[in-house]
This record gives sequence, C-alpha cells and structure tokens, in this order.
Amino acid sequence: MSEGLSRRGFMGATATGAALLGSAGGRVGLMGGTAALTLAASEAKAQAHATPAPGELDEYYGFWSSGQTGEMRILGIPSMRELMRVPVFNRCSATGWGSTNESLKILTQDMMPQTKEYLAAQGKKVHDNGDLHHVHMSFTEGKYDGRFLFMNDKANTRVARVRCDVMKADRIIDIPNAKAIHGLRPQKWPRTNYVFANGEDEVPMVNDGKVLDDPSQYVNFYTAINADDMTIAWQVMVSGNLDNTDCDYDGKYAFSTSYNSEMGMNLAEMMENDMDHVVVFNLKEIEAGIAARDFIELNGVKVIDGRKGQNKKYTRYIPIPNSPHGVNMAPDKVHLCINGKLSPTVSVIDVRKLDALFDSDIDPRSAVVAEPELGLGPLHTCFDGKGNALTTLFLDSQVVMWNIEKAVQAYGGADVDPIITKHDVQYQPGHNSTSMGETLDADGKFYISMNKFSKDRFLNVGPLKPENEQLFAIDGETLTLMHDGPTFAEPHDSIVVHRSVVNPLSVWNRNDPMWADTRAQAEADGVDIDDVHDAVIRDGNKVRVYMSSMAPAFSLESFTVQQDDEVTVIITNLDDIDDLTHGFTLNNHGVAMEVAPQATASVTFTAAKPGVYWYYCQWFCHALHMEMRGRMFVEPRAI
Ligand code: CUK
Ligand code: CUA
Repeated sequence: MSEGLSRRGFMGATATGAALLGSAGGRVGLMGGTAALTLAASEAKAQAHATPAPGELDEYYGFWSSGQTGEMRILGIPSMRELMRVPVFNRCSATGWGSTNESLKILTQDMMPQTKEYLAAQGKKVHDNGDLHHVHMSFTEGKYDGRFLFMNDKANTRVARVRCDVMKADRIIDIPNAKAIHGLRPQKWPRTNYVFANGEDEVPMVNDGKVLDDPSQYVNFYTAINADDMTIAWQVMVSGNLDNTDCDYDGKYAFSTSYNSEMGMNLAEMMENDMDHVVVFNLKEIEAGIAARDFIELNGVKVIDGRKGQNKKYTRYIPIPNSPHGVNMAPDKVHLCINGKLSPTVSVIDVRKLDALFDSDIDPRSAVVAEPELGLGPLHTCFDGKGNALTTLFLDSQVVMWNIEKAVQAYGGADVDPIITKHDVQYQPGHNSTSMGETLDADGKFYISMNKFSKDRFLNVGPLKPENEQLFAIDGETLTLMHDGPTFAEPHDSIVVHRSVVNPLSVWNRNDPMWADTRAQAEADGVDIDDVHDAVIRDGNKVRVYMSSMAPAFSLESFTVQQDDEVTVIITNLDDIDDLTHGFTLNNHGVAMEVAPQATASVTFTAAKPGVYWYYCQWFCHALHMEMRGRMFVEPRAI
C-alpha cells in the first residue's frame, strides 16, 4: 500500500456485504486525514514523465462512458485530458444532437412503435436522457479494429453504435422484450459479428399490464445484435437478472453475471442466496436452435428458451458467490474472471472446461479453477497481458493486483499467495481498465481506476461532488499514481486504445450518409449544396432555407418566412480547413447546430411569432466571428 494508513483497519471485520454497501458512502469520511499525504518523490517524478507536455500528443485514446449523462467521452491517455464529448443518448446544446434532422433520424429510425407511443404521450419525439455504462470497440481476431464503438443505454433500453471515422453515432436501436440494457460487449472472435447485451430488469414476457405483481411470471432477455446492420439476431430468455457480460476468444461462448438469481423484488429477497450464478451461452447451439426453428417469436424477435431447467443445450448456470458483478475475459484466452461483489472472491473459470458442461450432467462448478479471496467488494477486473489481473475493491477503496496462475495453484492446494500488491484509490472504485487490456494486445502500461467518490480530493463545489478517475503507471508489479481526474457524472467505464488503431477524419466527406436525406431533398429542390448557394423554397406552409457558410459569413444575410411556417434551415459548411466548424443558432427558438468542415446540417422549427430574429454562428471561427450573423423576418399571418 502506498499510503501509510490501512483503510481496512477502519472497516474492521464488518459483517455482511449488505451492511457494507449500505454504509459505503459514509465510511470515507473517517479517512479525511489521509488526503493531506504528500506525493512521494518517486510519484512526483513519474508524474513529470508521464504527462505529455503541452502540444504533445498522447499515446492512447481513452473511450469513456458517462453514465447518466448519456454521452461518450474521448480522453487522451496518459494525460487524462478530455478531448471530446460525443452526444449519443443525451441531447446536446452545443451540437444540436437531438434537434437537428440528421440526428433525429438516427435517434428515431430504429425506434419501436411502443417507444414512439410512450414519447408521443409526453409530447416528445426523442428521449431526453440516457444512461451509458459501457463503451467497447469492434474486434477482428481478438484485437481492436478501429471501426466502431458500441454502447448501451440502461435508462431507455437502447444500444448505439458510434462510427470511429467521424466519432458520431450512426445507429441507435431499441431492444425489444428486454428491459434496461446494462452489460454490453462485442464478440471478440473471429470478429464482431454480434454485440451482446444484457437485460437487467425482469418483467412479464408480454408486458401489457395483464400480469403485474407476479414475479413468478417475470423473465429476462439476453440479446445478440448483428453488429454490421444493427438488427436483432436473437434473444435468449434466462432465469435471474443479468448484470455484466463478456465473451471468449474462441467465438464459442458468451457469459453474463446475475446478482439476483432469486428473482427477488426487494433488497432482502435479492440477497437471500449465498450463491448466484453466471450464465454461459453456447453460441453454436443457439445458432443451431434458431436454424431448427426452436424459438418463439416475440415482438418480431426470435427468442430461445434458455431458462434454468429448460433445454440445456443453450445455457448453463454456474453457481458463483455472491451477487457477482463484473465478468472479464483474460487475454490469455483461457481464464474468465467473475467478480463477487458481496463475496470477497473472484471466481475464475477455465473456458476450456465448458464443452464438458454441455456434453454431460457434471457439476457446473467443475469449470471453476480458482477463487482467490482478494478483499472487500470486488467489482471489475482487467489484465496486464503478463498473466496478472487487477481487480477493483469497492469497499476497501483499493485495487488489488494478483497472479492468475498462482490463484489456480492455490485453489489446487498449493501454498502460494496470488496477491502481488494492493494500492489505495480515492475512493470506492467501480470499473477499471488497462491499456489495450480487453484485447490480445494487452500491454500492461497504464491502469485506470474509475472511482465513484472524490470526497476530499478536490476543491469543494457544493453537495454534488465530481467523481474521480485515476491513472496509474504499471511497472511490472508496481503501480504508481500519476493523475487524479475529476469528472462530471459519471466516469462509468473506459477502454484505453492505442492511437495506431484510431484514425478519424479531420474534415467530413461531402458524400457522407449522415445527410443523405437532406442531399436528396436539395437535389429535388434544384439546389447544389456542394457549391456556394442560397435558396428559399416554399412548399405549402413548409419553407426550406438553404445557405452555405464560409468564414466569416453565411451566404444569406436574411430570409423571410410567414408566421406559422414550418421552417427548415439547411446549412453546408464549404470551408474545408481543419478545425473550421461553424454553427447556426437562432435566437429565442431553441435552435442550435454544429456544422463542421464540409458537413451539411439541418434543423426544422415553427416560426410562431412575427418579428425580426437574428441568427448567428456559435462556433468561434474567425476574427469576424461575431459578425457572422443574419436575420430571419417573420411576417404576420394575413387575417
Ligand atoms: S456496471 Cu457500474 S460499476 Cu454498469 Cu459496468 Cu460495474
Ligand atoms: Cu462561423 Cu463563427
């Protein structure tokens, strides 16, 4: 431990995980005094080496989820500089995500009819929020391939795909039947054909109000999404709820933890059993079952019955202590680590032993080859690519580094201690990640601890505190803290990807599919949006206003519409210089959008009130940026 004070000393031998969880927030207060500890000289030195100097580029991209903020974030590692925020499930004031026609298409085109009804009842077209927990990149043969990032929305049961060439979402789909998509992972081998997604909250199979408070009729769904076209491939109905998911490096199995095998409806019921389970999904058997039509069709989805005690070809339930949370596949292609949460253990499954489980009735626990006791509240594990694992201990506020092989030996009876080192983190870590750690390229250079509490680490900003993510350098078996990074809600999960894998464009391609509909409309209107242009096209009470932008001017100084017209403003940014984004903000209409170099963007609104309204470019683009403005005249309706 790098700090002289043992956190565990304060916590003593507190009894059950339940009691611990209940008091987790308060305990840290006891530790206030430790924050004043000064950085050890070696750490200060390491810090000086680690952070790229101003103007120097980072070696890695960090792709961050933001939890209840609903966006994806991009950081530079090791500097921890926040490079970009990519709106996905949320709405964005700066870029107009959620109000431009192009983003609305992406947000609504794959919406289920029920969702449209829910939203219409609230007078809305799109959800205003999302809860984005997990961001993962597409794989080819166990390595990141730099094509797409996939992410979940627990709040509104969605999955999104972000294009890595422009770092914008291109598909956002509703997941039928399942409720609250939580764990999410792309298939690793042979490539990301599927994206696996967990449904966390169990509901009646047909959730139409006929069954309400009868949990015996509730089910949960595991979903496989076709990554290439973002359609639903199949679902598996399971027992218990589903928390986190991962898959192997052979393309044979996927896994989900369940913290509520009891199907309990309240805290006491959910924690009744000492053992919950991990569900093993047999992908080949499921595909064969689909081909043999051994499914029911539910809301247009082929659903296989993989509940406990049903057809055992498709799933196996391996008992795991106690309310397991994270599930992480090691880059040794063999060991699957399941984090016990309320149990101080991580259960290690040897995936080579899984075939036998499906061939016979042997004890499913026979696949468990290690179960080291690591500390209190293990939530997630990541890997250094050298045979070691790093596990977050939520309750202990520590990371523990341990050796997988030694844990296997100890489980077999050998007198070895798998624990290499423990290091305090500040405070209460949830997810963690290592550089390239969830791939065959795991390089063991950097470790990120994503902490739920920052407490005393930063200037007080009021009752709502930032959370804290910390960067450590890994040097063999030593962890050195390099950086604290306060963040707004919530640094949920991250992946750290070498920059050689990610190659975004600097300027949009004029033929990008993002605005294909807008382009088709412009062609129909006889407007060439690839050249300097301006046009006002009236189509009944619909008015389409086309203009190009080139710093520091819009091609239209003004345009005129009638009261109650439905106005669509379509802007093409003809500047093709790096970093020369313009914007369009229309006063008092709640209208704003980003128009990046060579992009076309459009927004539709109603000109409800007669008068003069200025529009302006909200992206500082030129010495005459303030002058980049114009007027919309709204003529009073003729009575
Ligand atoms: S779950 Cu939150 S700490 Cu949503 Cu990835 Cu483990
Ligand atoms: Cu264009 Cu500011």
